Amino acid sequence: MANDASAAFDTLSPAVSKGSLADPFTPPADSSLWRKNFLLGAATASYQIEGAVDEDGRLPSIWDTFSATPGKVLAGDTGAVACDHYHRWEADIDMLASLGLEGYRLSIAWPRVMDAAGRPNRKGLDFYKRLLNRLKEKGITSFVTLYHWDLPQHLEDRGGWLNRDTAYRFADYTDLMSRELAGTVDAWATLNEPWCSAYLGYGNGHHAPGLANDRFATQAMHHLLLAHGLAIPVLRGNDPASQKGIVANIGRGTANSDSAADQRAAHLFEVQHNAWILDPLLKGEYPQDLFELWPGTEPLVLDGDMRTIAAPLDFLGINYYFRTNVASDGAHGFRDVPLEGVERTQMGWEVYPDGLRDLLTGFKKTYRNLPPIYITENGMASDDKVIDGHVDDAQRISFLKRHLAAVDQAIKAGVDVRGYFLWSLMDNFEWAFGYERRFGVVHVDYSTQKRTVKRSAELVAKFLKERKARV
Ligand code: IFM
Repeated sequence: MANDASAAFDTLSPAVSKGSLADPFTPPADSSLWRKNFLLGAATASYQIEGAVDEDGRLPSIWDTFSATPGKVLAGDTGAVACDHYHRWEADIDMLASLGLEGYRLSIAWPRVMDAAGRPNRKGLDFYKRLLNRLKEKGITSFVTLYHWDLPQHLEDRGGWLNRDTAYRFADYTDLMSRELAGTVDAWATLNEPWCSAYLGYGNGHHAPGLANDRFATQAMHHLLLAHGLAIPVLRGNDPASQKGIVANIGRGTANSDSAADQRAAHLFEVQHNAWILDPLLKGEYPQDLFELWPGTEPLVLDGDMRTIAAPLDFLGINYYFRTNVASDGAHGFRDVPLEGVERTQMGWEVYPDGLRDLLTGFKKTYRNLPPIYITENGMASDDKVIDGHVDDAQRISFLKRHLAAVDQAIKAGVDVRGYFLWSLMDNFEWAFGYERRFGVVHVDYSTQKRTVKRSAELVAKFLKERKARV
């Protein structure tokens, strides 16, 4: 397989190392980012990059089913080939290393490593073993997410996350993975963004499996969080030296006016996006305001569940992208009031770095036991084009600089943030938006699979090189 990625980097790196590129990225001298122990890496997820959905015994996932359903994904795109990372992983890891990135956050495809009877699939397991060993050889810190949305379809056929049994199947899967991979993983995250799995998957149907009912969303969330809580002691038993945590996406909601109703609406927005997940994890209870927003949707909770869910964490992964401006909907809830004249990304999401700082400092006040934090995703989509072999993603460079400055402000305000992962290492399958939205710091030409390092990645590499050289 041609190593296009490294070749692209080799072509561009002299300009970077000679300092002949203007540098709108490098953080100011007093930024916490200059600390060598502040981990700077990049993230991906299995279904978004791997492809090879029918290979080596991989079973179908809910995303194979969903994306094959007409009308569910833009342009009918699917993850069948994606970035072909299953075959190109070595070149992709070389590319990651050549950029000087110190951490890599990846996820494991549950349907690739376990059959329907719960037995290991050796070929699938070997793929991740090879990959993790290579990261170790290269000195790259690995953050492994066990569940980034690709639920085996056979479990969905039995109710998916609406079925409590799925939480126990997740604990079995966690047991297998942590016995097989112990010693090769630096940090385990049980789930990626349970809000998306529960709300987009079962509450409004925008994601797989495509169900739409608020009551389903709260019950699916409970089972997801239970799965997480059951998995944490399993990880502790099988792989004691690693860090254990979970990754949550968080949303900033601001009020459209000073009126009490709009202020309350903004509060409810953040309850629905943040407290719904963080309160059970960090306080062992659901926020009662959630059920003001969605009356009558209390999930079935069995004795001991909340204690299980609130198992102590070594770290909390935070994914942040944008804010939402809201007003009261005149009843129990909120409605979006998009602001005019603000900067937006290709997703239409507002660029609002202060939201990240404000949420982090707010969590520190709300949760007395807030664990150390890693920003496990942050980044933006833009309609990037390769011109004369280069991708000038100026908006992304500015976006990253401003969000990293917000992280620095949070650290200076006393929040223990230990690292930051760019979303994403490379352009990939952006779920219901298919391949049109490009989040990578590396461009992927899907017709040739050629990787081209974007200017943002060059500048991150330049910074990391300078930081490394510092005494
Ligand atoms: O691509 C996704 C990722 O899988 C989860 N967090 C948000 C990203 C951008 O939408």
